[in-house]
Amino acid sequence: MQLEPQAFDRVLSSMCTEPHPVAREAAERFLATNPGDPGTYPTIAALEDDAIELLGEIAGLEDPAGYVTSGGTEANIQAVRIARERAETASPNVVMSASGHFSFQKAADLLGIELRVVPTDDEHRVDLEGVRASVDEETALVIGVAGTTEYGRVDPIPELGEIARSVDAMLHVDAAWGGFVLPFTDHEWHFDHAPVDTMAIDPHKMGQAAVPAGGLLARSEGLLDELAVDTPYLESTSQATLTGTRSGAGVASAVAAMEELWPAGYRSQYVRSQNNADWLADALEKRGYEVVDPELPLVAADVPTSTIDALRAHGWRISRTGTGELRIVCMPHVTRDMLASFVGDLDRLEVRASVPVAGDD
Ligand code: 0PR
Repeated sequence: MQLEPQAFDRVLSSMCTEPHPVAREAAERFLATNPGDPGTYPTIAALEDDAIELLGEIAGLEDPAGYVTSGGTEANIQAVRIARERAETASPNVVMSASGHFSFQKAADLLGIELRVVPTDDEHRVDLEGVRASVDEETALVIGVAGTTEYGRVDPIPELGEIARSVDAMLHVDAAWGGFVLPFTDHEWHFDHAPVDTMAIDPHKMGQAAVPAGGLLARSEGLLDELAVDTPYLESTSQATLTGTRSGAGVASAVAAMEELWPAGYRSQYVRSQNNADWLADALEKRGYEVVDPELPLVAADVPTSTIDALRAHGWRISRTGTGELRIVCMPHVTRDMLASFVGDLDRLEVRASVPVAGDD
């Protein structure tokens, strides 16, 4: 029996989405290519240059360096690795906010680097005083998140840049999820807004490309060179990626999606997603829930665990923040009808939870 993947019609928890049709088609076409071996697969290698050029345009960077990663995790690990290579101390540390993604924990473990985690403020952004107090001359990297996983918040990137520079540390921005919506907001988050050295920005999230298509951008080729190892038996001479063989599907898909959607398509998608998030936040507030204002298209609300469990049992794919709030990501596949149907189920299940059922004690 041939199994089918899940439908997207009840998926409210994912940061991935249905690839755009042109992205899906390009992924299929380039499925059997490996940009890890550019001497053998030159077409996909050239497409990867296009991908980085387009990502640079989105992230305010002329002459960008970088490559298409397996996802935000790889981009974040590699950014920490660059900073470790650049550090002039034997025991470097990295400073980030408690809202940083757990991939940095993996990076710290792998690279043997100390991760200093600074609490967030009442608005779920990094506390700048905490960052100032945590950095020292052994700080190799300060990390800012532009679109946090749990609340869609944007850390004050220019201020983090100043702090990083004050101790000669590098600045990495994790815009893995936010990078394709932030260009249409007033936030200061990219290479042209602050002294950003490296960035994670993932086409396979809001960029509507097929998985796997993450992005690592670096301000200069020299930073990427910190990652390069010699590749004696390949026609190319060195490799900066963490993985060896890589899927050309992600690369081709990312280029197809960006050529199709940047900027007008992404702009209208952002507007649609943000309107949906605002609508949902309003609907939840009217029902008496405490809602975290959706600064980007991501809604968190203090819906009780029993209700979240009932909705999940009802087929809704929803998730929780670290502190247990309901978390809904308004990705491109999330429509107003879906959200209305979700709120309808929430009403029914809440009523059922509060009205004693005959026969129950
Ligand atoms: N940085 C940020 C800000 C992220 O939100 C994520 C993923 C990453 C980095 C890591 O990216 P990759 O997962 O591409 O390596 N945030 C979600 C998470 O880990 C990813 C996700 C995606 C979750 C799809 C669920 C899902 O269905 O929670």
